[in-house]
Amino acid sequence: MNPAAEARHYNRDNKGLVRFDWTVIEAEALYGLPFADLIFQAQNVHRESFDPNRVEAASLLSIKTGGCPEDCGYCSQSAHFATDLKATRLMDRGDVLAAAKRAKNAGATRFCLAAAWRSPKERDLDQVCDMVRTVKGLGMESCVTLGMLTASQAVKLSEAGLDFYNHNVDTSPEFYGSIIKTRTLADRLDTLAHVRSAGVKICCGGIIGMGERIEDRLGMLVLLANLPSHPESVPINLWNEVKGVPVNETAQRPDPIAVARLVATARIMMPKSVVRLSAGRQYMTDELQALCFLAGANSIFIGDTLLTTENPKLDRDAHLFARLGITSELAERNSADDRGADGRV
Ligand code: SAM
Ligand code: DTB
Ligand code: SF4
Repeated sequence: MNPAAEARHYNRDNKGLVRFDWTVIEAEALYGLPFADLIFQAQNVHRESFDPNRVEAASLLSIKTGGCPEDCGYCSQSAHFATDLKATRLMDRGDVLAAAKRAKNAGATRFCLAAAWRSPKERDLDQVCDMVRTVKGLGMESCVTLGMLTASQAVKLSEAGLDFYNHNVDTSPEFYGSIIKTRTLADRLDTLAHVRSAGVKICCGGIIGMGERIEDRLGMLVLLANLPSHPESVPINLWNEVKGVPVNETAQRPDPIAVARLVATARIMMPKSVVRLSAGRQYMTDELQALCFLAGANSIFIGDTLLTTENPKLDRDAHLFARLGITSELAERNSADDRGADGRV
């Protein structure tokens, strides 16, 4: 069978199969299916492993902002570019606890701590381990993203009870070198291997809208889907505009239908992973987000800011969830307030 015909029949013939041998040609064949066929297939795959009406809400906190020695060409926090961002010191545990409580009250079930480091120093890592224990103490899932880790650092985080480590491949192997020079893709894969060996779940995805080709977006999905195990969480970020970084020279906001196609392709290729609509949701209409949920996205970041950039307002997200009948702590918290006097959403 040719790849296009195979793509059309993939779900019918391979129900529930998790594969690690994807090719870009196969990914292109799925991505290029007639839209209705692609979304139908993605929705079928989605329903095999997930409640289609549930979307996870996660919250982010930048515990150490700016002054980063890496040169990721999209990032406001790199010390290589003049982005007007003020660098901060590592936050203290009390402030992290207060922020985690606020996030929990807002409806987040996962709390993700991010630091702008190439890799953590041992003293800093001990403090982050304390923060992980604090987040776990609130009954939330914990995630941290601290740059590159050694094997022993990953074990330390695991022993502190860490649930997820976020470390993105960011883009395809071919496009990677145009965006980042100070850290190789191989370095990133080493960190992911240490995290996996330590028994911590992986959150790994990337960014679109930096000027990459569709083949690069699909190459990124192939890279993720052919890792030794699929990342449990796959964040798909639309590049959030930042003044002063090199990506401004190449950036192109993706076509909304292309975003939905990519989410559906990710869903089919990594059928048991949680796919998160991450940065860039403020550029999406409610209708596009609804289409992405239909295509298999089942997580978002909530809260007015991500790390240094904007995110949709909590009320807008709660209202969207309520209109779509999505169950989440976020919808439960706010749905009553979003109804009119007649009780209609
Ligand atoms: N410094 C750590 C690292 O890079 O390993 C963790 C934090 S970093 C901000 C986490 C991820 O956020 C990056 O790998 C990238 O995929 C994403 N990201 C950063 N800046 C972004 C932007 N302006 N728009 C969209 N995604 C972005
Ligand atoms: C991920 O893939 N997206 C999040 C999280 N992992 C750490 C970060 C998005 C950052 C967006 C840019 C900013 O706010 O600085
Ligand atoms: Fe530093 Fe992370 Fe930003 Fe890269 S993405 S410059 S590593 S904070």
